[in-house]
Amino acid sequence: MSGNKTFTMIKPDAVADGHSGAIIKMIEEAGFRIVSMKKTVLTPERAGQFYEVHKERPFYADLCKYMSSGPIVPMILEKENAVADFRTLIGATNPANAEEGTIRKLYARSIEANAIHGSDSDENAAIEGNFFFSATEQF
Ligand code: RTP
Ligand code: MG
Repeated sequence: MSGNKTFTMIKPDAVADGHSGAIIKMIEEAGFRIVSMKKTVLTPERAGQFYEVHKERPFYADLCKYMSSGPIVPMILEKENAVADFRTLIGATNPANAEEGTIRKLYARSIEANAIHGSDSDENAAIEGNFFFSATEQF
């Protein structure tokens, strides 16, 4: 994976609330091409690995528990300026601070159960995409 790609997951709250389809529609209408997609569940251990960078943060244990509480929909997405444009589309971490019309403003429950993830750099997008998808699942 390289170049104009980002990685996202629809988080357990938004999947459970039945918003997967609406969120995927927003993503495609914003000009992102779906490179890879599946529905899966993280064990607490794998959630811990994914969020390793946050392991010293006070919310880490709760986050790992929440992210393994139900199915998620991970995706690799492609578009020019993918990482930054996708973070604009999803809005601020805390939905209370998210812009109107963003995915988190529309669908998040709380600062933790905030509907969707978006990679924060090209480097992390590649690492995170490869965490979920093998080379033959990226096209
Ligand atoms: P993400 O990585 O999921 O796209 O979110 P982000 O960059 O906007 O936020 P980040 O700081 O990377 O935090 C990762 C996720 O941890 C949960 N969180 N909980 N309880 C809290 O204060 C708190 N702060 C963050 C959220 O699920 C956040 O998306
Ligand atoms: Mg982050």
